[in-house]
Amino acid sequence: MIEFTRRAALASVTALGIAAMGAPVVADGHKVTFTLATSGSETDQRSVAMAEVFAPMVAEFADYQPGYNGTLFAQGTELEAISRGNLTMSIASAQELAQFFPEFSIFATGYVHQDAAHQVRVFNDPLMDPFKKTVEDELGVKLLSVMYLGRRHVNLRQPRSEVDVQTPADLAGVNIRMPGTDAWQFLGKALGASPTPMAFTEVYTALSTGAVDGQDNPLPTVVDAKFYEVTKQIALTSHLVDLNYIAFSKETWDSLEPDQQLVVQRAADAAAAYGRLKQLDKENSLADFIRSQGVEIYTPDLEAFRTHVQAQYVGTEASEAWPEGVLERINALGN
Ligand code: KDO
Repeated sequence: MIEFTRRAALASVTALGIAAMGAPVVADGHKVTFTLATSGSETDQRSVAMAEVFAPMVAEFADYQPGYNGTLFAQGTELEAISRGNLTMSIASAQELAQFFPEFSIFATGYVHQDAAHQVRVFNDPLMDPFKKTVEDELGVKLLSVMYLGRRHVNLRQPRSEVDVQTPADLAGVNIRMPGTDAWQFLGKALGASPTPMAFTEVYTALSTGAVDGQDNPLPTVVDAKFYEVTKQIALTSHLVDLNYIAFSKETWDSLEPDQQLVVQRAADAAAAYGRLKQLDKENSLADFIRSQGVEIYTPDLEAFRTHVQAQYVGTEASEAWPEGVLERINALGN
């Protein structure tokens, strides 16, 4: 007899739940379920913004059900899940989109976005229309709004006395965990390091055991994931002003009434704006706390990093998929 373990039971419940998620809004007055999958934690500002701002705004007709820490879908598989009708929403990266549509690598390139406001201007500019249309037409995913994750920095296990990161040359041979897609790995190499692909949920353990020498993420993530417990230094490289898109199932969108679509769009914009302010605030205030935990924080030679990283993209194979003129238009929206 096959033993019916708790694990198997949970798996079958999850499978049933997932099968129901893609179903369109029911017309009999019942609420539709908006399931969101993220590898972020419940206390990540983007998760908080979705739970505290998005969910109440859509509550009249939708029941918001988030799954944190990659529990519903593994990092990087969420877009496909939406596309297949198994998930309603995710907090998607440009790097994940670049797996389907290589032109998205332009938004995953080091030192392209200048700050949070620049990201918003780029996302709302007509230059984004063909990108959004492709994702909608070919993947069945609507990109509703842009969320701010923050400035990514190099965060190492070793103290500065062992690896003093001033220029990309100082990262030679340093094994840095980067998320597991080509665009992320390319960025790790462009920084001068030896990148290792790994899901976000594995990073704390990998740092604590020494399976990797370091990782890159913004300061709020270093605190939220407690990476300061298992690392010794942060070089403020600011190599990527990182963003995520609020990705939404087109199938579910099309099943909503026009006034409900308006509410969903407004709720996504409001959550993104709220999360952005919170994240910026954290980014500006967390360095002292991280230092108090014994992690050294310093600014390397930013010009050396910017020049080196940009040279890896512009005029190379890495930028072949970028539509003509888009980089110039992004730059023109900068400060
Ligand atoms: C990460 O894996 O390092 C990353 O920061 C990449 C982001 O795109 C985003 O997915 C994030 O993880 C997760 O939401 C966890 O914070």
